Amino acid sequence: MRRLIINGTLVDEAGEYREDLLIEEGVIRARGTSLMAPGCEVIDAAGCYVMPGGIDAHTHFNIDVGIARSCDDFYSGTRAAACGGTTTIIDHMGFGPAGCNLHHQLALYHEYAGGQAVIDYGFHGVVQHVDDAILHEMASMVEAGVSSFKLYLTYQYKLGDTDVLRALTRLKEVGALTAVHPENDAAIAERRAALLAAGHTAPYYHALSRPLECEAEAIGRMINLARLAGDAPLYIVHLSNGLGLDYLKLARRQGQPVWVETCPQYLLLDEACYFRENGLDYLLSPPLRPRSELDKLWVGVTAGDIDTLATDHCSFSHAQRLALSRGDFSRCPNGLPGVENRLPLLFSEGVMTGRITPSRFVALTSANPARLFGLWPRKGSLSLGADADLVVIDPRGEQLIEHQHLHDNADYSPYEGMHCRGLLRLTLSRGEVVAREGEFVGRRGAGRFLARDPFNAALAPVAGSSQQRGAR
Ligand code: DUC
Ligand code: ZN
Ligand code: ZN
Ligand code: ZN
Repeated sequence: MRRLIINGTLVDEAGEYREDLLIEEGVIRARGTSLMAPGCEVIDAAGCYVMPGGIDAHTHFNIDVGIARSCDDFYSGTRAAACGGTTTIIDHMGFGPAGCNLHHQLALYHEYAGGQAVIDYGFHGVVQHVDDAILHEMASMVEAGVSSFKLYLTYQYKLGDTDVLRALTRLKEVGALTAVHPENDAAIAERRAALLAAGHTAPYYHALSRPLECEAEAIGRMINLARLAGDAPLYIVHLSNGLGLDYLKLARRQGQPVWVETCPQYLLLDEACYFRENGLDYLLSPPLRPRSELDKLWVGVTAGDIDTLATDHCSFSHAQRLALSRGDFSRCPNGLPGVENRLPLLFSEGVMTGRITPSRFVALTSANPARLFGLWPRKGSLSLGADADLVVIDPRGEQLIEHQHLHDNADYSPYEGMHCRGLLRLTLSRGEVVAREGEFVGRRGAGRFLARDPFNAALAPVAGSSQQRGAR
């Protein structure tokens, strides 16, 4: 099937182009004018932007967190992603049974996603303990297309400094990028115990139990451990505060290879949400912050100090939260849904407000994750031969976020009632239309596993540049 997209404005990380785009056999075959060929299906994108489909490099579908399993699996999660303009997700695998190896989790996740995902997908490994066998296995995981791994500094399988150093050193050696969930577990445990002992169990105390210093301290520690590991490349997930960003900027000024992700919830929601009637629905870690932190993150987004926008989609329904927490924040599973809202929210609050250009939008939502996670230029670009993963956005349209119109399995949206300027008209995955005007028209199981390339620093985004690559 050949498809020709006409009359639109193509946008990639480097600029905007008044060109048509020809799709053949799922890839971008040509760009320019006068591309009409016999048997071509024409898509008229007049007045719209035609961009690389979104890459959400941080989801947790079907994750078992011990006390609960998230309510979205790889079908409902990727269906929602597709309807929100995302054409690739990279899922952070959950913890397996104590002592299990890396390939155990990979095999399990292939079972979860195979035949279910509606868009292409990859996996980040998770390091839940460190020993010689695990360090040895890392090389064959990279060969199997898993070229990034997450370490946790909090939660049940948190790693201590020795294990972090060993993991960072080995992951660099085998060509993998180390991602980290940075929070100081000891400080959190101490504060949480004191709050609970004083009878403070309401949702807001979740935020008080893990203030931004817990996160910033762990970011600083990870930066220094990565330097000690021979400048191991480091990716900070879900940044929620300005102090952590300052530490990152300092490290970069010293030439360290570090990158950082934030999420829509940290740009748009603040800790006041914990005082709402449904405050439980906003429990996640790191928690929502004071409003002043949101402004600092927006500065980072605009200035180019923040590299990627992901969702950390980890959905537990209101019903699950209520049943498990029984009035105590510390018993509530953590995480927010949002995989369908990432592009509409950033387009509205970033592009339509003039905070970022359409090209910077592409960099944050698609090109930079592709560059960091071994998918460039097949994903995240509009180059010839790239997968025809595309999103068509109409800046003249509007969208009201209401959970009843979303496609995940949660029973609420943290963004309920928000107006987004800009309307997603179409999402294409390898040339096939998978969502049209917010409705899913794709197919269960159409998504393919992406064996990602090893980490390549030469392809990584140029940090701190609000302009395009090479501008610094
Ligand atoms: N934080 C969450 O809130 N949920 C999933 C995992 C995480 O780090
Ligand atoms: Zn995390
Ligand atoms: Zn996460
Ligand atoms: Zn729903």
